[in-house]
Amino acid sequence: MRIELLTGAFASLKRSIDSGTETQRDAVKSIIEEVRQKGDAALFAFTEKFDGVSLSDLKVTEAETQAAYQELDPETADIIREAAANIRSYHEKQKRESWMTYKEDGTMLGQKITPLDAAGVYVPGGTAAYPSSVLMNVIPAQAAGVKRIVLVSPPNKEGTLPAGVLVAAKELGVEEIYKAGGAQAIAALAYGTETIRPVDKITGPGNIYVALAKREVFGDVAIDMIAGPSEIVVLADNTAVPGEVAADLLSQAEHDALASSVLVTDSMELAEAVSSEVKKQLETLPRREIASASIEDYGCIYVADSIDEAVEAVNELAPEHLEILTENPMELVGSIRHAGAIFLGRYSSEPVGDYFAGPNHVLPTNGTARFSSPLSVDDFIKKTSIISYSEKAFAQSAEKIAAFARLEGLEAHARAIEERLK
Ligand code: HSO
Ligand code: ZN
Repeated sequence: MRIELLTGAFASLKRSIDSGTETQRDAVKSIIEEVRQKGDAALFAFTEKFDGVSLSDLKVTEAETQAAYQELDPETADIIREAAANIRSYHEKQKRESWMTYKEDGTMLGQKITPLDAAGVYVPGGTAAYPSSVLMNVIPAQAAGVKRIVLVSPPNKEGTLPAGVLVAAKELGVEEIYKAGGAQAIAALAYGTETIRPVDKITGPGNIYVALAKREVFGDVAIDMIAGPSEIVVLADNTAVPGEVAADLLSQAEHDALASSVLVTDSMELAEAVSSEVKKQLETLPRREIASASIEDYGCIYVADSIDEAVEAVNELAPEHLEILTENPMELVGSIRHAGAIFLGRYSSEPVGDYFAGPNHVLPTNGTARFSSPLSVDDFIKKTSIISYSEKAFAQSAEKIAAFARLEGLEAHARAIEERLK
């Protein structure tokens, strides 16, 4: 793994979110149009074309779910249940209450919280079919009070979905699961077909076609974010254990050849030890092809003059995941302004959060942690303002309001107020 002094090539690390080629964008637009016009028939046709399977039904049946339980061993189902309980208890704390304020003159002002009616969760297929992502997308929606949750995912060649995904969904009580993937599934969630009723918000990761489709339907429905490849930054001093740092870097690298794993440290000794550990550990990784491509192209170890300089670099990178492996990690938390999630100390390896601890693993990537937050209950609620003036409060402010209206040249506004003063 490449080692560089922090001063210098740092900016080269920044990447931009892939906005696709023009051909891809055109393809996505025409897929969406086709689904809008032909509904289910278009879904069946695209599934045959892109997933190579001819389906007779879009909806996952109870028999398929039962078969998934047969396939998965009971201990694994228990682990999914325990993870779900941790994730639920964390997200329950994010819930907001509606509120009202009352003034002596009788004014009541407030904010009413309402869950979205329907949320659609996209679950990718292939090697990126993650039961953990089912939990991370569905649980905040449920905690928010969303009544209708729809899951879509591309079927495999046998025309079904991975057992882990089906078991995770069943454990959460998701009733609507459809076998549809790609841009066509996003179009179905946004505009509806005979079988799939439209939703209000679409969340979940996906490939470039899914990302482009989400961008395309945004405005007609809400979306969570356009997520880029996963990233980890480890901030470490010479107290960190090289083998553990290397293992954590590789845990992100194995996601995607485009994933980025970075170590920022003030210790050249650690840098060198981690670099050789990465090389050694790569040899036995089943997904070493992906992981080594990622380390090669987007991995780097930066050696800073001091931990303060390293902290500055972290803030500039605004990573999706930050691990702090220094003598006293807690001490540095206050100075980290930009990161999706912060993992403190050697026992908080990133997979602890990917699967189990409770916080969401859907996090802002690509530097967007500068202005956005992890997926949360807030993504599945909306707010409505409440205004109630008493006669007394109205009388006190009416002239000022009418004057403000005339400042804007809006006479009908002023008269709406004055009509009540007669
Ligand atoms: N690290 C990924 C989430 C994930 N890891 C799912 C394993 N499964 C992005 O935060
Ligand atoms: Zn992960």
